[in-house]
Amino acid sequence: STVIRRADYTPPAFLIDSVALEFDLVPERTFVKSTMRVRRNPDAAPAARLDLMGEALELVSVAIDGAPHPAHRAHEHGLTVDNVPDAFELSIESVCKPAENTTLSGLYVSSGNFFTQCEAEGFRRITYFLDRPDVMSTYTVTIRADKAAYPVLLSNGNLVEASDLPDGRHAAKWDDPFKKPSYLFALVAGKLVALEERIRTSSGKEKLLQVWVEPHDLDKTRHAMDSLIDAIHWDEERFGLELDLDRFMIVAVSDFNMGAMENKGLNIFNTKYVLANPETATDTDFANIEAVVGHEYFHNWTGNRVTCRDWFQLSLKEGLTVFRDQEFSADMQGGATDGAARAVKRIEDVRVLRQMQFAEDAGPMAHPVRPESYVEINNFYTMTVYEKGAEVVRMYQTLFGREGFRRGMDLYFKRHDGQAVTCDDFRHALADANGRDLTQFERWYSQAGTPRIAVRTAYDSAARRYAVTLSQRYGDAAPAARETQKGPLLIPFAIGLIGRDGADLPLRLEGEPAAGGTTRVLELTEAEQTFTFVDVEQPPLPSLLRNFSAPVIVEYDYTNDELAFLLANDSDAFNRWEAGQRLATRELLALAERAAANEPLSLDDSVVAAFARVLTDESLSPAFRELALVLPSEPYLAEQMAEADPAAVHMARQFVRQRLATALREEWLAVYARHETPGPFEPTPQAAGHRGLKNLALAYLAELDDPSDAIRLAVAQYDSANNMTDRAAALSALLAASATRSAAQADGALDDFYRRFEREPLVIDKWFAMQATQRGSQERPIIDTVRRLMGHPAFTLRNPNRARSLIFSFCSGNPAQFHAADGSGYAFWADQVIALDALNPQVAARLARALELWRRYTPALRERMRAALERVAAQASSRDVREIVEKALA
Ligand code: B3K
Ligand code: ZN
Repeated sequence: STVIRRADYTPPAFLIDSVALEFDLVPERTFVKSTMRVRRNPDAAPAARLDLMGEALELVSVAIDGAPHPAHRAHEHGLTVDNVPDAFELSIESVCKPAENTTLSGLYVSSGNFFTQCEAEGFRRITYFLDRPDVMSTYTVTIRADKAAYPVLLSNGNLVEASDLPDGRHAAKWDDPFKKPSYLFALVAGKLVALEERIRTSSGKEKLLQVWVEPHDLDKTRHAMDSLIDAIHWDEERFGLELDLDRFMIVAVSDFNMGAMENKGLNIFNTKYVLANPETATDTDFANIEAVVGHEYFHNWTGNRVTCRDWFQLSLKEGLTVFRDQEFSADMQGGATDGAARAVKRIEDVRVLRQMQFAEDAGPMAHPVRPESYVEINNFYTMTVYEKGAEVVRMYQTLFGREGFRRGMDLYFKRHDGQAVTCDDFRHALADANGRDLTQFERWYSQAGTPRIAVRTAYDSAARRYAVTLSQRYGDAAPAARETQKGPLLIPFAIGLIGRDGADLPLRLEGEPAAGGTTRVLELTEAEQTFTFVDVEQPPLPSLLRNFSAPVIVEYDYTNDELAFLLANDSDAFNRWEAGQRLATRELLALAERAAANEPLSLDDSVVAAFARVLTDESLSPAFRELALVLPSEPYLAEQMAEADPAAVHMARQFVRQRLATALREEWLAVYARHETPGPFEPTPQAAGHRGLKNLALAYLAELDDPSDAIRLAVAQYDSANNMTDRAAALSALLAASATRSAAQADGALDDFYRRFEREPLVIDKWFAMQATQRGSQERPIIDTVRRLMGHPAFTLRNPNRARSLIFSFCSGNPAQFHAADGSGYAFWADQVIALDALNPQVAARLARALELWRRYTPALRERMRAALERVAAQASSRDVREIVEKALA
C-alpha cells in the first residue's frame, strides 16, 4: 500500500478559484456537472498535465472553455487532462451512485434523504477535483430534484434562487461567498423540517439559525439550538470571533460515520449529537450535544476560515477546536472562575485522554500530534491528533495565561485568515504575540509517546529549603513512538506545596524577591532540573502537576496516608480527584496481581475510610463526588500491568466495588435518598450532578451479595422516572443485580424499555449497548447474548450507530467478557471486522483497532489475538483496515 509522507508535500500545480456545481439528484444515478475556473499555481513547479482526483465515478464529458476536450483519461483514482492552457474554464460531467454508497463517504442516501460527507477525501466521490485542503475555491451549487420526495434542498452559504421545474421537479441555488477547501462542501436534500431562531450577533447583524431534522424529531431540537446560541455568544466573548454568514444550519442524519461535520454554514450531525429531550436523552447526552455543537461551530474559525495546508496538519484545526470546546463546556458548567466546577470537566477530559490516548501512544498506531506518514488519512482522526493535540494547545494557555493565549489567537487570525496553513504557523503566532522562542516546544508536535516525569524532593529544615527535582524521559515506548524521539520537551509543570494543616504554603523560588501565589508553573526544559523553594517553614507535601498541566505521567512515591491527605485537602480540585485515583489504582493493581495468582483478596481499611470521607462530605459538589468514587476503568488498569490480564483486573475491581458497597451500605442508601431529585426534570449541571451521584449509589448497592435494596429502589425508579438518565440507570442496576439475583425483574424491564422506545433509534442503541456491556459469568457468557442480539430484527450492520451500540460496546466496553480465555470474543471480532469492511471501511477500521494492543496481554490471550488479526489481514480488502492490522502485526 502507498505511504503518504509529510516530507513529500508539494504545492498544487493548479489552483481552482471558483466552482459551479449542478446536481440532478436521483438515488440510483445522480448527474453532476462541475464548471471550474482553473489556473496554474505561480508558486508551484510547472506541470505538463492536470491530475484530478476521482473515485467511484462514471465520466460523461470533459470540456475546456466550452469546447469538448478529448485529451483526457479517466482511471481508477481520477482523471488526467492533457494539453491545458495557463488559465481556463474546465467543465466536467459525471455520474455517482448515492443509493449504493454504503461507505457513507461522498454523496449517499439515508432514510430516503440525500446527505454528503466529504472530509477527508469524500468530495472526489462526488466529482473530479483537486480534492486537497490547500486548494480553496468559492462555490455556487444548483440542486435539482423531485419536489415531493425532496422538498428541502440545502447547500453551503446563502440561498440565492428557488424555482419550480417541469415534471414535478424543483431547483435551489446556493452561493457560499467564502473560499473553502472541498472537504467543507455539503449538500442535503429530502423531507426535513427545521426549528428556527433569529439572533443578533455582536456587530448587530441578524442571523438565521436552523436545526433540520426528520419531522418526528422536531420535539428533540431545542437543546441543540440552545447550545448553538450559547456557542455563538461564547466565541464572541472569549475570542472576539463572530458568525460570518447570514445563515447557519445544523442537519441531523441517522447514518453517519462519526460525530458531526463542520461544513461551512451547513453542519451535518449524527442524530446522536442533536436529538434530545428528557425522555430520550441522558445527562451525558445533553452534555455531549452541547460540546459537539460547540465544537463544530468553533471550527467555523479554527478550521474553515483558517484551514490546514495538508492532512498532516489535522491537529491544527482539531486539537485547537477540541481545546475550544473543552473551555466552552467548562465555562458553561462553572463560569470562568468556579474552580471546583471547572475541575469536573477537566477530570472528565483527562480521564478520556489517559485511558484512550495514552494507550494509543503505547501501541503500534503511536504517532506524533502531527503525523509523519499515513496510508489512509481517515485512520488518523485519533485520540492523539484530537485530545493530545488539545493538551498541546492548552499548554500555550498555561504558559502565557488567558490574555497571552488570546493575543496569540488574534495574531494567528490576523496573519492567516483565508489561508491553508501549518501547525508551525500557529506556534509562531503564539510565540511572536508573547515574545517567546518556542523552538523547543515544536517537539510536542513531532515526538510520539507519553513522557514520564520522575519527581524527587528534599527538605532541608536548617536552611528551610525544599528542592524539587524533575527528570523527564519516555518510558519503554512502542517502536513506532521511539523512532520519533529527539530530546527533552518544554513542560509546564504546575505545583503547589501543602502544609500540615492542609493549607497551601506561599511559594518563593530561590532568587525571587518575595513570595507570591500558591501554585507555580515550573518550566521544565532539561532532561533533569532542580527547582528550589525557600522560606519553607515545615516539610510540605507536594501537589504535583496541578490541573494536569501537561499530558505526562508523574512518578512520585506518595504513601497511602499522604494520598488520603491530598484527597481530603488539596486546594486543586483536580489533584484531589487524582489522589483518590492513585490510591485506588495502586490497590487495584496489587489486587489484580493477587487475583492472577489465585491468592485471597483483601482491602485495606484506610482505603475504605478515604472513600467514605468523600462519600459523606456534603461540602463537595455531587458531580465531583461521583467522579471521585468511580474506580479507574478496567482497560486503564489492564494497561498499567506488566502483562494485561483482563480477567484478573475484573476480579480485583469487582472485589473492591463489593467491599465498598458492603462496608458503606448505610452511607450509599443515605446518599441515594438525599440526592433524589423529585419534581420536574431540569437539564442543569447541578441537577445532573445529583442524578449522577444518586445513580452511582444505586450501582454500588447493586453489587451487594444481597441486592434486594437495589432491586427495590431500581424497580421504583424505573417505573417513576421522568427522564432517561434515571430510567437507564435503573435498568443498568437491574441488569447488574441480575448477575446474582433478579433475572426476572431485569428481563421485564428490558422488554418494557424496548416497547416504550421502539420508535427512538437512539434509545434502542442504548438498549443494545446496555446488554452488550453487562457483567457476565461462567454460566452466562455475554457473547451468547450479543450473538442472539445480532439476529434481532432491529439490528443492522449498515447503521454505524447500531453497529457501535452492539459490536463496539462488546469488544471495547466489556473487556472481561471480550477477552474470554477461549478466544470466542476475538473470533467474533474478526467476523465483524470482515463483514463491516465490505460495507463501510471507515467503521470497520475503527473496530479493527480493538485488538491493536495485543502484544501487551498475557501469552495465552496474545496468541489467540494474533490468530484473529492474521485472519483479518488475510481477508480484509480496504486500505483502511489493512493499515491497522498490518501495523498491529508488524
Ligand atoms: N472534522 C470532522 C471529522 C471528519 C472525520 C473524517 N473521517 C469532525 C470534527 O472533528 O469536528
Ligand atoms: Zn473537529
